[in-house]
Amino acid sequence: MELEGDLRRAVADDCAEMRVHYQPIVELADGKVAGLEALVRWQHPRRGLVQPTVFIPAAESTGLIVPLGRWVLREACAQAARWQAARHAADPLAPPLTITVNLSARQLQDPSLADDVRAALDDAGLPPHALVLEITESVIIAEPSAALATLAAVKALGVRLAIDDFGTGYSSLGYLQQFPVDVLKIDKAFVDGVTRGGPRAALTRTIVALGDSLALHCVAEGIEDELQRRHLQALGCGYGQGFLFARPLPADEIEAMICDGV
Ligand code: G
Ligand code: G
Ligand code: MN
Ligand code: NA
Repeated sequence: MELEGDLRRAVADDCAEMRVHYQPIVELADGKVAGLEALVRWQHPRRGLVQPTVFIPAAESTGLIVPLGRWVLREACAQAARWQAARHAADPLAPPLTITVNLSARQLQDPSLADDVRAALDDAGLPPHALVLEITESVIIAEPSAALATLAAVKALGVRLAIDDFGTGYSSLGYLQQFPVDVLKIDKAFVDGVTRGGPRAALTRTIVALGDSLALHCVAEGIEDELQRRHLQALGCGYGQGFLFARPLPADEIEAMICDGV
């Protein structure tokens, strides 16, 4: 496949064509930026800016996601450390920023993941608690024992873990007591349903209550309008992410929001 060959070349070229965009995660109460999710893009010489839904599957099936994911991690940690310094200079009392990076199943099977994470943090000068690694429920379910061992090693560094697309992946909640999870990211499907009443809204309310009772942070994904924001805040969801606040943007367009809010 042509895309696959191009991807192999791009990763071998130190990911020089890759870009990281960032989407703010805000406090629903006041719109202040609490953190950012790193989302990779590919500035392809002929195709233009290629979205991850196009090339992440090929990166996963070829194993290229391991070096690509390592590059995203290093890039995002370095950027977060620079933003953290800028924010602290502007307001020494501002809460620390978090940076969230997505992990694929293949990366959890890589025995050097914890070492890579430690090196990325050390080289960036970023404290471990500022990093959140995001995995989907399906990643845990696919390979529970390997995932558990790797995640325990990463957690031992002081890094936090988030479950992405929460509510869509798996029906048993048992893994929440087995896995050292810190953050639930509520899938956009539940956010879309929250203003419509009925069963979907009841489920959203229950997910927020579950997060609350397990002392997990809740981030509602894909918030697109003010009514959704208000409903989620009323339910007690602390954080949100979505086009209402900002789209994923290049780093230089994020700078001002870090210090002033969206
Ligand atoms: O950026 P966008 O909103 O189009 O992201 C589409 C999908 O690509 C999301 O599901 C996201 O989790 C995934 N994705 C984006 N960046 C990365 C990355 O660096 N690593 C992995 N594994 N997935 C990513
Ligand atoms: O990792 P995850 O699958 O959660 O990736 C986030 C994806 O959701 C990215 O593709 C991002 O562009 C997308 N996204 C973020 N906010 C919104 C939103 O408000 N509406 C929609 N439709 N998509 C969003
Ligand atoms: Mn994600
Ligand atoms: Na998601």
